Amino acid sequence: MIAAPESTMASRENAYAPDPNLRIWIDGEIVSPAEAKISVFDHGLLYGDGVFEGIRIYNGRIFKDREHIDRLYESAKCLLLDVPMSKEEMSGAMNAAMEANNIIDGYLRVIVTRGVGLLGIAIGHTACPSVIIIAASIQLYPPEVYQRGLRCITAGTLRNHPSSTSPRVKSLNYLNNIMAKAEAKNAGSDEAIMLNSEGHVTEGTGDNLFVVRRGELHTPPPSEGILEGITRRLVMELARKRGYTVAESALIRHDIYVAQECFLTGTAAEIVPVVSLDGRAIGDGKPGPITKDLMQDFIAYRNRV
Ligand code: PXG
Repeated sequence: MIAAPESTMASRENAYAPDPNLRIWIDGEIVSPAEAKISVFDHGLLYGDGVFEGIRIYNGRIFKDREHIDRLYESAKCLLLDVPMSKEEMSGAMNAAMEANNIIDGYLRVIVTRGVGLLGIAIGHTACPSVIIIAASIQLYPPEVYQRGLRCITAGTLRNHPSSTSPRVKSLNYLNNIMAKAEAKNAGSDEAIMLNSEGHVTEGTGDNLFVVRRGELHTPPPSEGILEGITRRLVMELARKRGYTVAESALIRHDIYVAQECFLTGTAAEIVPVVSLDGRAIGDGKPGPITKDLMQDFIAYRNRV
């Protein structure tokens, strides 16, 4: 056997190692990060064959838990993946993971993989799906980003085609989004806006997109190839409560270039203003008043539940 060079071994001890005090829920057991292991034969690892959810915990409560569980099971259904527990059991497991970590404000990552199987992509080659729940703190955009807004580029990498694995499935394969995010970083930008194969705007790499035009809100419909965000749905409700017209509209980049305001919505980011696209200022290049009002409404909403 050839020993790995020491430098390679050392580099495995990295600064991103999980907090050893975390407790991970994995297939019905609560274990330490060191014990929370999946097999190299798990098809989630081998093929990205699985689904996930990212969920916030605010004030010791799991935010929009029912909606996230429903979307998880819909994603799984679409991939012919049987989640090996009922929705009620899933809810109980999510609460157990939260409580085992004493999390008041944080984040849950729920993952269902196809499970351990033979090498080979056939679905019949695996025994039982695995369920993993990680409760942790969350990496947010820094506060100044909410003040100044995001600078975005249009990604060359397209959102996956709705006739391919649907973008409505929150699958373990995020490579197009990861590459689009890398494009943004390489361009010195904060985030990338992804187009579909028709050149229509879909969403950010992990957030849905809204524009304000002539005082109305527009966001692409699911048929354009987006993840139907839970934050998106809530923001549509909050905007309508404020009396705004909210439409699901096919958008092209032109609509963003000429928009009064633009913002992204998602579990991690909540609502974050977008102030430029491809170096062009949106509106006056500052977070807009409607965006700011909705940011306040969102904070008020999540603080009261
Ligand atoms: N589009 C995509 C492609 C997403 O992945 C959203 C929109 C927003 O959906 P919600 O339901 O969250 O409003 C997402 C969600 C992470 C992370 O760790 C990513 C998401 C959510 C939470 C964490 O990168 N994406």
